[in-house]
Amino acid sequence: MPYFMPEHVEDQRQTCRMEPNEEATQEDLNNILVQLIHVNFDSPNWEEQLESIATKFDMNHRDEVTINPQKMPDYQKKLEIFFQEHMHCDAELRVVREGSGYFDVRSVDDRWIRIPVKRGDFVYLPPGIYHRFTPDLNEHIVAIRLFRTNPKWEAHNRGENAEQFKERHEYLNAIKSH
Ligand code: KMT
Ligand code: NI
Repeated sequence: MPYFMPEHVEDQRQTCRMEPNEEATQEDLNNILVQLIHVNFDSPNWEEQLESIATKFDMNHRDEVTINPQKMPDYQKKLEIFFQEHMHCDAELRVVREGSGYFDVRSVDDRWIRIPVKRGDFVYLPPGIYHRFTPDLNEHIVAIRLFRTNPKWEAHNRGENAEQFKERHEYLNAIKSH
């Protein structure tokens, strides 16, 4: 289950809970339009479960990404990029097939909510939301990426050019009226 985390952490790959612990609620996620769904990869119909998610979000393509120090060229550099607070003009949809990690997303009041993900976890991050990703201490994750044709996944970092995109403003309006 997701929980709030401190603004500054020593090692991003650690759990990084508040002291005392502070869970995030379903409402906290609803407020920022983040959706979590579970796919049971051990069920014979996992492919159908995934198909129904793809249909729900109108995503007609998928590929797979493996993030671990052995398989990923420039691993350390990539980790820094994934963990830079950023947004995209398109939604980010990921299903974890193997391993685990953390997606961090900004709450309505601009605090970090940490979403631990492992095999079977699907995450929907809407266009324009500020977020980041890190592997955990196991440093291994394989994720399916769902997208439409030509996804706009270029990362726009907070504090750089992100605020100039209409998708960012549309997102802020969407969560305001929510
Ligand atoms: C991304 O776009 O940030 C990534 O693909 C990394 C997260 S997927 C486990
Ligand atoms: Ni991203």
